[in-house]
Amino acid sequence: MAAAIRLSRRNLGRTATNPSVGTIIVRDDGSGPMIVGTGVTAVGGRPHAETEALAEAGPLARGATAYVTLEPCAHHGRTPPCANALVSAGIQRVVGAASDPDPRVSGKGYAILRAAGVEVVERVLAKGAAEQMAGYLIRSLRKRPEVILKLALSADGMIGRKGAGQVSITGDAARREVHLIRAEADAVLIGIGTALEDDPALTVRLPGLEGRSPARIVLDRHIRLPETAKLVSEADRIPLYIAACADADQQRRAALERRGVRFIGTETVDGRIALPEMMEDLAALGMASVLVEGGAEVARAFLEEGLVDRIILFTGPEAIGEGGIMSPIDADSVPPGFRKLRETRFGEDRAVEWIRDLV
Ligand code: AOF
Ligand code: ZN
Repeated sequence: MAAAIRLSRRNLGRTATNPSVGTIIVRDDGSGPMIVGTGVTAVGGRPHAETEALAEAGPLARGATAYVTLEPCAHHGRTPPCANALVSAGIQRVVGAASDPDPRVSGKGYAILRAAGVEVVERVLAKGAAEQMAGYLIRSLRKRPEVILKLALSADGMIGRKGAGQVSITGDAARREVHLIRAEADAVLIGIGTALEDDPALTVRLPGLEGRSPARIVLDRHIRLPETAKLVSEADRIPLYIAACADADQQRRAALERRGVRFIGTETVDGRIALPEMMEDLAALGMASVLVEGGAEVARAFLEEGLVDRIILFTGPEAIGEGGIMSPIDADSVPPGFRKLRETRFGEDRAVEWIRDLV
């Protein structure tokens, strides 16, 4: 199952609104277990992982065990339910990890299997699978995308320097890791302050992962993003959404729309964008995970609203000192309810990740 969970990561960020599921089919003819088929939910969400793995296994699926990171589906989509496909292929035993909250599936997938005489084992490494498909689960259960908050901190806890534009805090290996995290998200979100200060592109620029850039979202109540911004220059290729108020300048809006920029209407509360409502709108657009990349004010707002599900803090070796912008959070102030998931080194930098368990 651990291998199936790792496999499921392959298409994270490319299967919305479906989760990226992994399936491994194993048979044992007496000389030890042998993998005869593997599958991941395809880009775009179909075919499902089981279909792919069964196709690879062919007749070798008969009598084999299928490891699935999510309960096999029980509904008719473009193809018959995966639960039925597993039965027809002669799978003898199904080992499942996460349960599926989708009402069309929940409990029914396993029931189809059991009714056909297939042995079913549930909730094996369920927590690990849920971590991997947190976006799908949170969108299904809470009607909003998963929020991953990522910040890069200097040795003295700063995230940048006022008026200095993009300050590099971490090195190249950490930068590549951030691009990988972007590739696995459905959208990257920043505030207009960061957009104006840094002029970032927020794309994935990793060899082999070009074309995996998620949508970009800018919180920009009064539409201050200039048409010359890097974000706008690629809006025809990679979706760019601006969350703006209804009373923002309509001419600026029209000009940006002509460049391919899309708008999300938002309400404000005390002069700030109403985040919970906006998150519902993003879920309705099909987004299951949003990576919040800056700046301090935006990060603080998401934390205060209790909207953060995962926190990733990168720390570089150097101090920023005078004129630094204090991070709204550090390793010692992670809110209660979060559990430390992992700690990784990237050259001289360190990344620590915390997650809030769903159940
Ligand atoms: C599986 N295997 O690999 C995935 C599943 O829109 P559809 O018809 O593709 O169905 C989407 C639902 O299928 C989704 O809500 C979830 O319940 C399930 N996803 N199921 O058996 C898979 N990705
Ligand atoms: Zn299915």
